[in-house]
Amino acid sequence: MRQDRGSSGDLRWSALWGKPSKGETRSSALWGKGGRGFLATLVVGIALAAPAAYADGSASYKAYTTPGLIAAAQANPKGTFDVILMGGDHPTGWLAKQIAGFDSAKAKVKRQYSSISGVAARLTGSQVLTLAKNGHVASITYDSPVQLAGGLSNKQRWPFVSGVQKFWASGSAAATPTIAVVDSGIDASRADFGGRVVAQVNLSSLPGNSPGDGRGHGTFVAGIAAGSGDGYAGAAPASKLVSIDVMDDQGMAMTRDVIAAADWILANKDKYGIKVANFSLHSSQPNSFMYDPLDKAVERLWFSGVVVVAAAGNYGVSGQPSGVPFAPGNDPFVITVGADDVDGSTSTMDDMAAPWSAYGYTLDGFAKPDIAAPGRYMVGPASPNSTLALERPESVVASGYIQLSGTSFAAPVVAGGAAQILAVHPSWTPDQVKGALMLTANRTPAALPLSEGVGVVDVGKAVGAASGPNPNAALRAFVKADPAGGALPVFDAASWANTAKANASWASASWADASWASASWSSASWASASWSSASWASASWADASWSDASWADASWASASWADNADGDDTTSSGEWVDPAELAALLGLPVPPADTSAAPDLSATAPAAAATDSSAPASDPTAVTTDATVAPASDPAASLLP
Ligand SMILES: [Ca+2]
Ligand SMILES: [Ca+2]
Repeated sequence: MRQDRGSSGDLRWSALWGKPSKGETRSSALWGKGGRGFLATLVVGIALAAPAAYADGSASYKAYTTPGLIAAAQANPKGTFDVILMGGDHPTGWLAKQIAGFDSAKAKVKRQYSSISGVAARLTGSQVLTLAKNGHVASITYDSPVQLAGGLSNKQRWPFVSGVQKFWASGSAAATPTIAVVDSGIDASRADFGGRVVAQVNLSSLPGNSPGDGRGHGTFVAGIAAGSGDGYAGAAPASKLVSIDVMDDQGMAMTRDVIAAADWILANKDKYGIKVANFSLHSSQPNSFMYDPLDKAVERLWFSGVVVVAAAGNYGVSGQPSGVPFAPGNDPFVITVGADDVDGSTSTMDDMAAPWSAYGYTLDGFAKPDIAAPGRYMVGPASPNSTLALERPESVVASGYIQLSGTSFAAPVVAGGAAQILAVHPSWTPDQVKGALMLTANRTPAALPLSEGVGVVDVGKAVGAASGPNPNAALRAFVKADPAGGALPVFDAASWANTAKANASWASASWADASWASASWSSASWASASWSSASWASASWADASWSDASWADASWASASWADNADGDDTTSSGEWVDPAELAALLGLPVPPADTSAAPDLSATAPAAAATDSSAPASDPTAVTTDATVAPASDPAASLLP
């Protein structure tokens, strides 16, 4: 079981990116995201027409070049390089003339600009070197895809793994419904939200709750779900947001307030167009969904047409099954999300669940999570004054952006993905949305059974699904008119329990739909594993009562409350696609690889890579305390990092 990232931490510092100085992220080296200093250097260099940087340290190269370009051109003089060149002290047109003069069929001007003295061109390596030495060329930089279509971009791996980026530029983006974020609040003033936070409600009954988001957690969650910050687009960057603040500045919340949040959403969903609700939190009392009030509350949302997305929790230890006994992630109707580690690639074939991502059976025998989404080494918005950012200065990767890990940040990938699905399929029920996400999930053969549910979400495929088979079909038989006369149906728990007790295969009805057979994962295996009568029997029927005493707090008091996500490498700068990977994903020409500077890495080990092998993260038994975790004896909800 891999507990850490191994050598992938080294790979990120390729020569192509340059060797970042401390505090500089890999992304900044080439893309400029979070690296205004780099861009400023470039601009100044051009403005003075007197290059200030020599990529290889040789004064013979006069032009500013993308870090690593000179070395790549030297190593591959006959190779093909797509670059953008800017002229210095010669008139517009001079550059094109130089390139036209090359005695080589490979040299080709692709674009000549009028607003600047510059061209886009395809050159050989030796031609790049010639022009870099010329003295009248200000800069030569890779013609890299620096901005995704639609003005929204995010070059982290997670938007590609989850498939959400496909929709950022489409007309459907504007139709994504409002997402309610039940969390610590949202800093609505940030550019990440572009005035799209249409309501902010404070339902915290604890003292010490600042307006906005004193903690910072909800802002990050909202950024992953629906941010539109430059270079930090979220899953549904056009969605409106409703902030329901239930957490104080230390990340504490009471279950009563979280239930009140569900009440508020139910009462206001039509007013604000809320069709998705994200709960990156869980209660601190193990319970059966038959009796838990928070489960009942989220079921009401589900039955009213609101897709409820819940984080599985971060109390897993060493990748072993933890069970998922806490509301609302233990509710079989809702979408419970585990944290996937993308492990340095956008393919899910090598993915595993993060070792702290909770999974296993609920007390009622349901396998959770249903699905996984990227949730490790995520980078998103964090207000500098939030307690989360102040506690982790080493995790800040750029001004106002921080790197965090947790199922809390996997859930909003799915919440935003659900919004994308509903933009195209507005009539779909929550069951259908869940079904489409599960049907089209990408399998993760390297992951332990059940640890990522059926696999990692692929929103692109889910949107394209003709319809989602119903993963809650068997449960639906027990959803009945409210005997109390309420407008919404209710789940008849007693009837379900009787049926399940008599017939262990009752759940198979959910997986009878022939559509499941087309899934990339094994629907037969999931059908038999998705509900365990043995787990249920041992948990529930061993004791006739569901009193708290049945579920001794002691068993959850220490280790399981440890916030193991907190033990992850806090100095990782995130999971960013490299240029070749991005070009391949976008169907663009692949920039040449460069390995010539590899030996330098050992001499200048970057801080993040060095920490990977020695950080507490490598000790899966490390138990860290965190103010965001509720004491087990309190009937409180715990905010997941
Ligand atoms: Ca708050
Ligand atoms: Ca991967």
